[in-house]
Amino acid sequence: MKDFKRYTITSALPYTNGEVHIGHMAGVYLPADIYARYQRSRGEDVLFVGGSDEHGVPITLKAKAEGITPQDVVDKYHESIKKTFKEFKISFDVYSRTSAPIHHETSSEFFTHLHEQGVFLEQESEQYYDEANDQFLADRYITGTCPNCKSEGAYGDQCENCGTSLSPKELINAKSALSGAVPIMKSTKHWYLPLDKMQAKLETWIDGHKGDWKSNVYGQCKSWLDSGLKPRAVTRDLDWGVKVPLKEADGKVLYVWFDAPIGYISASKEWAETTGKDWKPYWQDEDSKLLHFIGKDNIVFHCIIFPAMLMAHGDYIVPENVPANEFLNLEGNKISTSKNWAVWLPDYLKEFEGKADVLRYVLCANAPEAKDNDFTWKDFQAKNNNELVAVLGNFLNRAVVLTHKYYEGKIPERGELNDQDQAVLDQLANFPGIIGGKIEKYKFKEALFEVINLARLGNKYLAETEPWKLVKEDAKKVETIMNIALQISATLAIVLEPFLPDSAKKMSDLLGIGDRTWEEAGSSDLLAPGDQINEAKILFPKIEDAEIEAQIQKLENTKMNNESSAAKAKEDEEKSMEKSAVKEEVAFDDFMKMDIRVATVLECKKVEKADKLLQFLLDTGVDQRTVVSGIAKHYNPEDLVGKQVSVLMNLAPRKIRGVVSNGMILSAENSDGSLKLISPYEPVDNGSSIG
Ligand code: B3M
Ligand code: ZN
Repeated sequence: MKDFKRYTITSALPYTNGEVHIGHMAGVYLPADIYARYQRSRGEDVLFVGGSDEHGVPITLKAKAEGITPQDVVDKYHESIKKTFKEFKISFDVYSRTSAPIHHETSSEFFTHLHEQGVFLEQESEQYYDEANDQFLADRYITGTCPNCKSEGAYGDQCENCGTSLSPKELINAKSALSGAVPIMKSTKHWYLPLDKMQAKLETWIDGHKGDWKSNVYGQCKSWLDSGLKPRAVTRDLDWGVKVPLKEADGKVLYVWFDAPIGYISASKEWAETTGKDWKPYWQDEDSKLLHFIGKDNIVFHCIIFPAMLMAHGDYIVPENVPANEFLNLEGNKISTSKNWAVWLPDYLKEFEGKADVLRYVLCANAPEAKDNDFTWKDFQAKNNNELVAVLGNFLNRAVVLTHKYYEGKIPERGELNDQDQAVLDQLANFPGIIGGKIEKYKFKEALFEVINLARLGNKYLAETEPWKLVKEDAKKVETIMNIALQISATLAIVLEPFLPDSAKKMSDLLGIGDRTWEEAGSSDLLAPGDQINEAKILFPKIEDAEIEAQIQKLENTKMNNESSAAKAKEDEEKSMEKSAVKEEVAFDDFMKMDIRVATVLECKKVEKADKLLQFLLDTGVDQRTVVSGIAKHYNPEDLVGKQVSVLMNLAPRKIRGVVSNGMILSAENSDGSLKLISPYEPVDNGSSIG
């Protein structure tokens, strides 16, 4: 295996148009953080990079919807996301943002370098243009009917209803999302990365990673390569993003997926500036191990497009691995921002104060490493109560409490060892290597399982040796047992650190072992006889049913809201269909059969026990008659007396709730379902006929 001198670890830059949720944490930030912490604990040189992705059309759409600027949107979420990561102890060496000047500079220099080397293909093409707004329309700015499922409101890049990816030209009745106008086609020039020309080089490189990349990652790359790479436009006609640094490219910006990964480099530069270090070796020396932690939807960008950019540039190394994860579902359903089907991390921290580690634990134990996985609140509770409390917390607590009980908190001497003691110490010595080996292979779930197994070993050892019984008969032996239990606790504090940093810190403070390296873990002499430890503290409190029920209820409410808004949307759609469809043709003579006249309301009152009905007495010019009308929800009876209305006079009389109605008062149904009476524009004589 190649020996690397330093580690450059990146984690996908979250889009800054919303908060982060458990899916992001489980898929990207937690594994990246565990890996970074582990390598630091091994004494490796690590640069762990994060930052906000602040460009892209969804951000501009959000700004437009809220009537604020894109910068306002990203400022708000950047700060909040950064704070959330801090509270979850994601140990970034730098957390930057793509709206930062250093990023604009870095990405435009990158573009210029490629341009000067003649890498790009320049091409004119026809694109949708909104004349009302005087601008080309990004795919997301075009909406229309989906050619596949026929639902309205599909975007130019995707139909969110059926999930089909689209190109704007496929939309039926395409409209500009900005002005609502029908866009025209206009020619525009863009710069393309000729991926087709780079296919062979990419293929050789990716083939070389068949054995060490995760099969989901390798498989996706293979399928892209097999279908043949095509040139990709790296510029867009937009005004939010990094300006294309060419005179002839006024009004154009770099495509968000061109600038965002360069954001890793810009962030590294920012880190170098603030720490006085050199960023270049981390990105340009062959003995640096570059790793991208991402979710599966970002694979093509990190395994094909960004490496192609790095290769084309010439000064950079390419990633050694891209350990992408699958998706985490929530209670059996796909996490969805628009449906609010998520556990938002800031909400979690408010509702489970001081329990960042518990979520880290559950998300790692459940990580969607090889397939999509499900997060459920019941499982969250079970993992806390049965593993953190009952295994880890319980073992540590017993070791510490007994040490205080028997030795006033001082580490006892280890005497002669029997076979059982020796076997336990041998196993202890092996654990750090087993755990580390799994982390090196990005098998974080299995690694964490082994950490808990070490605590299980400790519990089993105490249960079998029963020092609390033995203490009266063989005090010397109990000293040995307790010494061993405490050495296990000390190693636990070290190997737990990458996974649960807060709890590991509490453990090492409790045991007074300070900061120890991974190398030292597994040793049977981390604690010296006579060393003083602190009083036991509860590390992991139990989570009660009521807390879990509250979370489940919250999701139930979300589900109900979604269902009722879906039902309402369907109803609205049906209504608008009804309205837009014109009824069957009728003959003029048929129309003339209807006797419609103007009448004045003499009296008006509610019909008893019928909350929709009003009973009118009308002066129709020819008679006074009673008419019942279903508009009680829309008018107060007293407001209508003296008003003129239109009446269909020759409708056959009908008995409605015991009242005989002689005719029908006409009204129009508004799009929101409200009814409006039809009255003459100016007063006319009662009995005037309408037609
Ligand atoms: N912001 C996409 C995402 O969150 C994107 C990642 C950029 S990494 C350079 O899915
Ligand atoms: Zn569709």
